[in-house]
Amino acid sequence: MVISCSYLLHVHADAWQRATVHPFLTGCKEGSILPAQFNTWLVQDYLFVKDFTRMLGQILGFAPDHHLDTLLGGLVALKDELLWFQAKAAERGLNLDAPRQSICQQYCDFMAGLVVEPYPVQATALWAIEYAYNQGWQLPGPMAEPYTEFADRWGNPGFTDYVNVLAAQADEVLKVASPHTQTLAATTFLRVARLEESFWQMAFNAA
Ligand code: HMH
Repeated sequence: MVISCSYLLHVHADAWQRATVHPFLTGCKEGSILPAQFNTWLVQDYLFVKDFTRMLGQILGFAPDHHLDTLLGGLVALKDELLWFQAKAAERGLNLDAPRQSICQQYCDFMAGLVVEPYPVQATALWAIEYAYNQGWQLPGPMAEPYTEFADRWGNPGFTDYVNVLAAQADEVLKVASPHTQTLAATTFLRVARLEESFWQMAFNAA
């Protein structure tokens, strides 16, 4: 049997639902999210994205030639995204030198550990991490101000296209991966789903 991104979404539909549909996001849509909750997410996600950028930099070292262009596009977008996080934090008077909360630290450790995994596992993780935010911010529909720009950042059509290419790239290498690597990719997908759910809950708990 050959696994693919759509297969993983199908067999782990419940875990994926919990990763992408959360009261935090409903709270942004309805404008009922509390400043402490949103600001906790903003600071912790900045700390996450810094390490996510490092993870993508590592993955680049394993990617086949024809995947480089898409991955480099992702890195360019992250350059802009890190500056955007800094601007959003400054607007809100938030200190980005905060320590990582436990779940953020676990997620960052997980990403750093991907360096020892085969490329199909890395490609699956990269797709899942990006697709989680693409879906999470898009599914609720239009959000209350000032959250529309946050929803747009990960829900916009260009980002959706990027995530679809990441899925195609992961599928391409999963198709020729060993059964062991495919099993590892499935485990990794589930781990991403659980970390995503916990990350939303971490911010939500800041109330
Ligand atoms: C927790 N997952 C988390 N934060 C993000 N910014 C993304 C995924 C998308 O890159």
